Amino acid sequence: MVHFTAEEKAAITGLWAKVNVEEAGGEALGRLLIVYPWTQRFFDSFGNLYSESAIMGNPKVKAHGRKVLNSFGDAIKHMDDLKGTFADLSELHCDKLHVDPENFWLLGNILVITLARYFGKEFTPKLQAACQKVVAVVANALAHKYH
Ligand code: HEG
Repeated sequence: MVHFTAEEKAAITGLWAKVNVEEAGGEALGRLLIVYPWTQRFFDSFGNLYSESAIMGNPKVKAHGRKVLNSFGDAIKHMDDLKGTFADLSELHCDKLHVDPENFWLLGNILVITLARYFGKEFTPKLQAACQKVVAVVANALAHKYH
């Protein structure tokens, strides 16, 4: 079980309070679809993903990015029981959506890059370390129900 120190929890909660989930979520998901184009195949109901600007401006990408980031927000509230918090979502991604768990790691890293862009110098190595830990634990929890 991954442990978060009080200092890490405070750093993450403080950072998260300043995140614009719609903006950062849309950017992170958009970048995932551009940087790793094979991830587009899960989103064929999202319409126009034909170019970088189409992806970044696609309202469904923004809406879904916000949904995913709100889920990260839940994770931050329940850092001590992520497997329980994500049990249903893990089943959904495995049984219904058939998303390869490798993609959770890719998205997590892209989210960290997105946060680094938004926060600039404020995003210290220590803060990055805490964020990398969160995205790793989330990816792990989402992969937990795979069989
Ligand atoms: Mg997933 C739906 C969270 C990665 C593909 N994802 C969802 C939903 C949530 C969520 C909360 C809505 C569930 C519902 O409607 O009940 N996703 C989530 C998280 C992460 C993640 C926290 C973190 C890494 N998802 C992810 C990745 C892919 C993916 C990497 C594909 C590359 N998610 C996916 C698809 C749907 C969801 C295709 C259904 C979208 C729809 O049709 O509305």
